[in-house]
Amino acid sequence: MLGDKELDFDNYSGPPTRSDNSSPTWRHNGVCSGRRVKVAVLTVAVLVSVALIITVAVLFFPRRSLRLHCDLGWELNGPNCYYFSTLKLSWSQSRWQCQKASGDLVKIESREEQRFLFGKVRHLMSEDEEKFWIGLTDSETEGEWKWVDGSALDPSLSFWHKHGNNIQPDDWNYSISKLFYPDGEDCGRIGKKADIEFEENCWFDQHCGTSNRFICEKTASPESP
Ligand SMILES: [Ca+2]
Ligand SMILES: [Ca+2]
Repeated sequence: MLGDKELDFDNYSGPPTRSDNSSPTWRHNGVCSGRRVKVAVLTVAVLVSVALIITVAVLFFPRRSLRLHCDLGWELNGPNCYYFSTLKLSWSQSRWQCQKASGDLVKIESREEQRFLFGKVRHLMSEDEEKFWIGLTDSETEGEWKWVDGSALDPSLSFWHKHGNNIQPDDWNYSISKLFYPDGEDCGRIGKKADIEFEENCWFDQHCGTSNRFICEKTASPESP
């Protein structure tokens, strides 16, 4: 005896089949699963389409290049602007002039930048001593060269002049006019030697108080549309 649920073996026609639509439980689950699959397929299709559109746009549509510009009197190279002074000042005064123009004395960070600057200054110089201050100094600790932003000079990216017995930096404590500078030479400048026209290694240390031309650098501004 199984009470109300007593099995009726005489009328049993076997378990329900997939075609037996009389089973409400099976139909309910089947409809839900089908919808979920459709939603998932649709979502994947939308995502793939969006990814394809973005890929095509990036690959085939020309990107608007960001145009940069420099103030009057400054020259653009890469992302930076450079100013080559005609005025001659001490290293500190030169730096102050650069800072007043929202820049600083130049920091040389690549061989390409060194080539650009050397290419410029060798044409701007009219005499051997008309070199330009750069943003390099060892005034804090002798021999420890630092850029104006406080970073240490990378020896693999230094371009000190080395020719015969003239090996820079030499911290020489006499100037060309035979004046004695007890502190030696603690500021860097760039320029060519008159007799060595194409020497890319063209940095020299010099007494910071002497008057030299200078190179300022600042980040270029995006051109207004
Ligand atoms: Ca020095
Ligand atoms: Ca020197």
